[in-house]
Amino acid sequence: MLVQIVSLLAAASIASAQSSVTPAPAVASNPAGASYVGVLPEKAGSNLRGSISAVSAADGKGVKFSVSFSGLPAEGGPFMYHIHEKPVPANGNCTGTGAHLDPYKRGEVPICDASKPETCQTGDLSGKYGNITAGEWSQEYVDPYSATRADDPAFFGNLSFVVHLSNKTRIGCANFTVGDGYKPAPSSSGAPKPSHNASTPAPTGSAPVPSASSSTPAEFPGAAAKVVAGPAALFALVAALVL
Ligand SMILES: *[C@@H]1O[C@H](CO)[C@@H](O)[C@H](O)[C@H]1NC(C)=O
Ligand SMILES: *[C@@H]1O[C@H](CO)[C@@H](O)[C@H](O)[C@H]1NC(C)=O
Ligand SMILES: *[C@@H]1O[C@H](CO)[C@@H](O)[C@H](O)[C@H]1NC(C)=O
Ligand SMILES: *[C@@H]1O[C@H](CO)[C@@H](O)[C@H](O)[C@H]1NC(C)=O
Ligand SMILES: *[C@@H]1O[C@H](CO)[C@@H](O)[C@H](O)[C@H]1NC(C)=O
Ligand SMILES: *[C@@H]1O[C@H](CO)[C@@H](O)[C@H](O)[C@H]1NC(C)=O
Ligand SMILES: [Cu+2]
Repeated sequence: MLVQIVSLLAAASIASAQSSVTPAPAVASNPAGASYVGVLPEKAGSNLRGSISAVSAADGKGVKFSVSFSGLPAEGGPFMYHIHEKPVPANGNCTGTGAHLDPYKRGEVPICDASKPETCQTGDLSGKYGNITAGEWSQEYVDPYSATRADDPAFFGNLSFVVHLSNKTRIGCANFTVGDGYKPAPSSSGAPKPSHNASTPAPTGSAPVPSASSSTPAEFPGAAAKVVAGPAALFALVAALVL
């Protein structure tokens, strides 16, 4: 009996953990011309400079990123950079940006396999497109999984990016802000917005639950939460006890 309960629970939680791993969907219909830019602030004692510009891909499918960094330290590379799930606090503390943007709850496992970018955390740009491996670095690519549409779970226009040493130390971070000449549609809720009321309904369906890992400095705080037993396990437990 006990063995049965245990194996039922194990099977149920494995099934539940697997079903929680959703590949990132490609984002279509990003608004034409929607653009967001983040520029690293100059910090005393650091030569690090750089920016990420992001604009809807020409066909609305994904987002074209133009990444440019200079003045990276001589030691501590290769350097990683990611879109993080929260903006930079007003005091510039990069730890306050929380974890990576991860709307489909990849967590740490599996680690980003660049040959299967849909399985990576959406915000893990260097995991998908390569680390910064030189002191001067620029790169352009289209990420199909990022959104400039404010109603998409992969929207990053009100978030931030962070540059890391290979040991994850955060050496720079910047907010994304609305790019020059772009005016977001007034229907977006919660996004960087022109004044409007909040009557827009929340996105439906698989809208992600915001991660509650806010104050954790760890790089992948979502990982530990992955193996939580789901409703199936609870059901199995109840069924086993009743039988
Ligand atoms: C990370 O690496 C840098 C430079 O190599 C070093 O100064 C720093 O102490 C390291 N931090 C951690 C948490 O290991
Ligand atoms: C980043 O954006 C947030 C939200 O708009 C704002 O509160 C914060 O002050 C900004 N951070 C910096 C460093 O400008
Ligand atoms: C930066 O923010 C983190 C949590 O968000 C906090 O633990 C840390 O003390 C802050 N560091 C500074 C220098 O304010
Ligand atoms: C980037 O560097 C990190 C830290 O050294 C490493 O774990 C990761 O595999 C590298 N990623 C790529 C895509 O090379
Ligand atoms: C960013 O905007 C989206 C879409 O409007 C909203 O759901 C989300 O809560 C906002 N995030 C932050 C950190 O303001
Ligand atoms: C919100 O805005 C819409 C259109 O701009 C308007 O029709 C509606 O009355 C407003 N609602 C509130 C509560 O202000
Ligand atoms: Cu990061």
